[in-house]
Formats: sequence, structure tokens, C-alpha cells
Amino acid sequence: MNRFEEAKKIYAELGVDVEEAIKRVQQIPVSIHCWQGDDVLGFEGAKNLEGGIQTTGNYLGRARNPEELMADIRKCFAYMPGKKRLNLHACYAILGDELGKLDRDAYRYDHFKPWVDFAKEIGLDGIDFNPTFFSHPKVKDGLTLSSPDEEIRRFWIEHGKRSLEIASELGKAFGKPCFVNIWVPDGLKDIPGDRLGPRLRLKDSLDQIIDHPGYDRKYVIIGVESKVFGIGVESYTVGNSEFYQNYAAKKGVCCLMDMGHYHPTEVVSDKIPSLLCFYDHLALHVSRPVRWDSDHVIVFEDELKEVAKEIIRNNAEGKVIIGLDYFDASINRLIAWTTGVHSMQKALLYAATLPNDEMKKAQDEGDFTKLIYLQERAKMAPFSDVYEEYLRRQGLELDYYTPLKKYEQEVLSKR
Ligand code: RNT
Ligand code: ZN
Repeated sequence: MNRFEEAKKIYAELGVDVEEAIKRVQQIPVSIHCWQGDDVLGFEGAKNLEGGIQTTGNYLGRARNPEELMADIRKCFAYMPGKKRLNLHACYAILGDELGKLDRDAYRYDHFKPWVDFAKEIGLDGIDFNPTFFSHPKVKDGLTLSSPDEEIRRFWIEHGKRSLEIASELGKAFGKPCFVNIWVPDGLKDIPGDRLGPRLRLKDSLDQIIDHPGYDRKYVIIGVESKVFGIGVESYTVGNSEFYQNYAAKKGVCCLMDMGHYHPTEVVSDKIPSLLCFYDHLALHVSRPVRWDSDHVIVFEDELKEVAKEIIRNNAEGKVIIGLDYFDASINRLIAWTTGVHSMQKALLYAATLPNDEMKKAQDEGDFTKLIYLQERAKMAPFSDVYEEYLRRQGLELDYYTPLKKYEQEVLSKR
């Protein structure tokens, strides 16, 4: 008997059907960010990443243009299991002759059409979208949608509207909604003289964007991403958690929780079921904060497993929009990218192969002795054999390192 068959039996003794689990996880879409490939710089000529976020490292081979980024995506997505979507930022517009002539308040769907053709060609499930409110000269004194300068605020509102128009077309192109995430870097380095004003302006700007009639609501799901602080923006964040949770609830949009955007002992996993009580959808930026919002590559560790458990055991895969958000420039970017996707997939499959019903029952019956026993017992099940089988069924294996390292020698090292 091979290892998978053996594993299947061991899991069956725990009351877990691994065949079901494999089928289930394969259907869960994960939105993979395009920005791991080029250190979040985009194609508009930006030299620095701004807005309180940072990529560190200078590994060889950063993708410098659409051709290189697409080639890299084509290469490494082939080694990633699961149902994949591509998450684009507006700064990845393919402007052609219009580069330098057109600003973000005038971007159109056709600047992203090549991405649609590409995504279809490599068999992706769809494209998600983000307006880009950072790394741009019109970020004034660190502010965009909350700026007291009406001209600046207008520019960014228009960018938001263009983004929804584009997203609506992206949704139509795949026949399902495009998820649009709004994150603004707005905040202050030092103690504010006014905390309310910027928040009222942000609220008004968001209303203007979301109330824009120029997009098809059937094809767009809107999320708002809160944050606690950024580098150089330590004292005040306009869009903090309270602001966006209340905004989302009143406006009927969804909250996006980034795992690096809370105080260090807070965890996103515990917040998921709270939001599930109130929202049709909630979105995640799965990331790994190391001492700050460092956006390290996600690895198969406890908090990632807890996040996956909250999705799986609450049958919330139709409600939780899973997006990845990490960027590391200190190691091979494609291997970083692929490692993170494998980690997410492992966590989902791991959660789906736990005796979830039995653990819930033990808790409800007050049998906490059994609960801790089951939790520890499950950890010793031969999960790696199930994961390998999950990969095998998608024509994949554990080793993505060798082929991607070869690509580094053949392609990346020549850039
Ligand atoms: C920044 C936010 C935001 C970005 C991406 C590039 O702290 O996490 O989501 O990382 O949009
Ligand atoms: Zn994020």
C-alpha cells in the first residue's frame, strides 16, 4: 500500500475523509498578488516604494516591465497548486504610448486587457484589482483621500472611480465579481493637531468613489483595508480598524484584514468569526508580520493554520476572500512567491483534514479534556502524505525549488 492509502486509513480512524478534503480545497480561490515579482514598483517608472511600506533586499532578477513580470508569473504559477486568481494594482497598467502622458485618474480598462488575455491563457480563475494610492507625486504630506487640499483629494477620488470602472470590466471578462481592495497610506508621523478632520474627509471620499454610477455592482466586491501604522507614519493612521469596520458596516462593503495590520498580540484568525456574524463577505491579506508589518513570505505556521481553520470549519470559503500580501526582495522572488502559495494551500488542506466536527462537539459538551487530546492527536496524522497526493493530482510535486532555481540561472541572472 502506498503512503497516501495508508494515510487515508489513519485519517479515517480520526473520522476524516481526506478525499473530500482534497476536492474541497482545490475549489477555493486564492488571489495571488502580482507585486511579489517586482518589489511593488509597477510599470509607471517608480524608483521607490512609498506610503509607509517597504521591501527589503536586492536579490537579482527583479521583473522590470510587463513582459518580464508575465514571464515570471507564467513560470512560477505553474508550480502553485489550487485555484488561482491574479491580484493587480493600478500601477501595473500597461500604458504603451500613453506612458507619462496619462495619470492614474485617467486609466482605462484597455490598459489592463493584456493582463486579462494573459490570465486566461494560463488558466486563472479571474483578476482582482487595487487602486494604487502610494508611490506617486500626488500623495501630499502623506495624504490622499483624506487630504485637506481639495485638488489632491479630487485626483485620488477620480482614481478610485477609474479603478471601479476597470474592475467592473475585469469582472465581466471572467463572468464573476472582481474584488477591489481600497488601501490608502494616509497618516502622520507625529502627534496630530486634528484626528477627526482627515477621517471625515476619507469617509466623504470613499462615499464619492463607491457611489459612482459608472460600474456594474454585479461584478465588483469592494473591500476596505485598515492598518495600525506604517514606517514614517507611526503616530496616526486615518483608516484605522474602527474607522473601516464601522464604515464597511454602514456602507455595505466588506472589511479586509491584513495579518500585519494589528497590534503584535492581536490575531486575525480570531477576528474572522466575529466578522462572519455580520458580513456576507470579508477579505484577507494573508501576510506574516515579523515584529512589524514586514510582509514576510508566509510559512506553514500556527497563525496561518488558525486562519485556515476559521475559514474551513465555519464553511466560510464562499464568504472569505483570500488574498496574499507579502513581498521579499532578499531571496529568489519566484521561490518566495511559490513558497507562500504552497503555505496557504497547506494550511487550507490541513484545516480540512482536522476532526473539526468532533472538536466542536467536545467543546459544546464541555469536554475540554477530549478537545485538547483531539487537537494534539491530529497533529501527529501523516499530513505530508496527503499534501503530496494533493499536489500529485494537480501534476505537481514538492520540489519547485529545482526548476525555479534553473530559471534563475537561465533567465533572472541575465537581467
Ligand atoms: C500596505 C497594505 C497593502 C499593500 C498592497 C501592495 O500595508 O498591506 O495591502 O501591501 O496593496
Ligand atoms: Zn495588505
